[in-house]
Amino acid sequence: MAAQEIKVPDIGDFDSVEVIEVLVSKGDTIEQEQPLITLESDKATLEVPSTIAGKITEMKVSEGDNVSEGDVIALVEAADEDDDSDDDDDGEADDAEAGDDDADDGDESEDDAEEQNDDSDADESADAQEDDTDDEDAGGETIEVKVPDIGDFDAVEVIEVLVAEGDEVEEEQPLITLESDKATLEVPSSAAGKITEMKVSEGDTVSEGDVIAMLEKAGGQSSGGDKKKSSKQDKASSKKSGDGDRAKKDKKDDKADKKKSEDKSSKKDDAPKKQAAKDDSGDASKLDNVDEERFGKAHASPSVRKYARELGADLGHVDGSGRKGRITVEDVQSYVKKALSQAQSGGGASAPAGGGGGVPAQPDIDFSQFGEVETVELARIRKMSAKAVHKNWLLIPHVTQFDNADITDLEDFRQANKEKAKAEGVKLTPLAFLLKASAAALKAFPDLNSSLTADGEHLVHKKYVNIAVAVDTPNGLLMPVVKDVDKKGIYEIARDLDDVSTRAREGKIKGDDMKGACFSISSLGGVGGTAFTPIVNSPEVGILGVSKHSMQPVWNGSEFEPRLILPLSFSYDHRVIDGAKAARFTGFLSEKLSDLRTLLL
Ligand code: CAO
Repeated sequence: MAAQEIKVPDIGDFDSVEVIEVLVSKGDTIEQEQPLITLESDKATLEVPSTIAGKITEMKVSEGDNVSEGDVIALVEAADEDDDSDDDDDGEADDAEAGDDDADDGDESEDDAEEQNDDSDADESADAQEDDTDDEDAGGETIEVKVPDIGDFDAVEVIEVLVAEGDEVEEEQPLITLESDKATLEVPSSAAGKITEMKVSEGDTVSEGDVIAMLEKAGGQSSGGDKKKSSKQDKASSKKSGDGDRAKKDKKDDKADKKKSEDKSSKKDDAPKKQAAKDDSGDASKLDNVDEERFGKAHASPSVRKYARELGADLGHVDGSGRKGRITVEDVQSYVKKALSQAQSGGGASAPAGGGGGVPAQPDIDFSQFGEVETVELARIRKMSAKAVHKNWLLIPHVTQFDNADITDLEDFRQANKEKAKAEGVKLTPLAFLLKASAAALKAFPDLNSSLTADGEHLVHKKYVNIAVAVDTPNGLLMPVVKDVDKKGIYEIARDLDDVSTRAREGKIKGDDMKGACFSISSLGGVGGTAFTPIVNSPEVGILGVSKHSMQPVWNGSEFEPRLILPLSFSYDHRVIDGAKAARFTGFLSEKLSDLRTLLL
């Protein structure tokens, strides 16, 4: 069937209203009443929902566009033609198809609305409200804030009251949210000041001209008799003033987003408008753990959406307690509270704030109360590795097996060949031998050269042996990978090791050099210490920690003999490896390191 046009309904005395948010895109399957776009004028923020369920075949508007009544928002292929014709709301679906007389076939209230909303009424109403503002620009006076001309809506339900008596409000701060079959609409305050009385409550129905609240105007309003003409400019300058309240912040964010969109589309003149909209929706996806598609489908007013975005709450997960399951501010708050308390009790893994992974957030302590402090920002690499080790520490049940390797003969061999190697440009350190011995051990214990699948039910055995090496750099720890260690000789391994560790220290390492490891080695031998417990790098299952070798007396059956002993600390994922296998693995490694000849076998 032919796609139906979804149009901007009669939105009262709003003309050329800006699209501030496009909530769906081409190909999306949408439900009836699912919001498609958010419009914003001086008078209200308004969401326009789809009149039918179906699939979007084309979006006709982008963020930053201006639209008026009757403009086509999108083309939608109805989900089921028969359903539409049987549906109570078929008048609306037909309206969308006919495209020009939304109210004609609607229900009674829509007919009433149409009767009331001829142009002259609209103008009068608009003037009435502006007049209220204009007449009483001087501070301290009390004005009535009224429902503006809201098009062919009459007796519209107040679904949310966003302020209370005594609240200080900014100009344009939303006061109430109205919802009809055609749109969800926020009515903002026409001036800054203090609410002295609320005239409406949730569940009330209101029409154009009804008084929402009494407001005692704040002093020092900027506009004079020209206010009507300059209201947009006033709005723009008030945005620049830097006031920190939520409403203003939202406006600034919108403006910044819009500017970004404009910049993008001006840079790519030939790019279709749609691309700009898509890029901007990508902007919104900066939020942690938010599924934009679900977020877009959630039944919530614009202010609730913005509030949820500020808190990083995914509206797709929030249960709505309002009419028809609409999500309220309180619903968002209780969702966030619940997630936080789960995180603190270790029960939740999806906290939108806090430490994540069920970890309580670190308390924000003012250490200067105890003495002088200096705060420095962590280097970028340290920030990244901090996240990685934290995740791995939480994800993997670690056990560390300690062992020793007698490397007396190995070290004799290394010292004997060090200068020769150097002449060939090779720095022969103990680590090259450790890499070679580890590759042999990984071949002998394939479960160590594996990764657990995401469902935790299979092991992926790798037929290649790539080993990552921890490199201490001025900016933090990096883990470049020495590839195919099992296929290389000691010199080649030593060369590769020198190459990646030098590049890592010099900040020249590339992303690809740090991918594809099967196992890791962290050597602190050149630094010191006797043992430590390295953290496994998921999805690897083991990491070998190496500490400083030392000469120790070893009983050879008849006497104590001085031997060079290398401490090994092998951490492993206990989901994959049990203790006995870990002990056999380090025993095997120790044997290879103690007698280099066995590496040849
Ligand atoms: N015991 C005693 N001495 C050791 C040793 C050990 N286990 N391992 C190396 N050494 C010696 C070397 O033999 C070398 O001395 P010589 O020049 O006399 O031969 C000296 O220490 C320095 O070696 P190196 O550090 O230049 O080379 P390497 O191959 O041993 O190590 C690298 C390379 C990149 C691993 C190392 O420089 C490094 O960055 N180590 C730190 C790793 C780290 O921070 N791990 C912790 C991670 S968890 O936070």
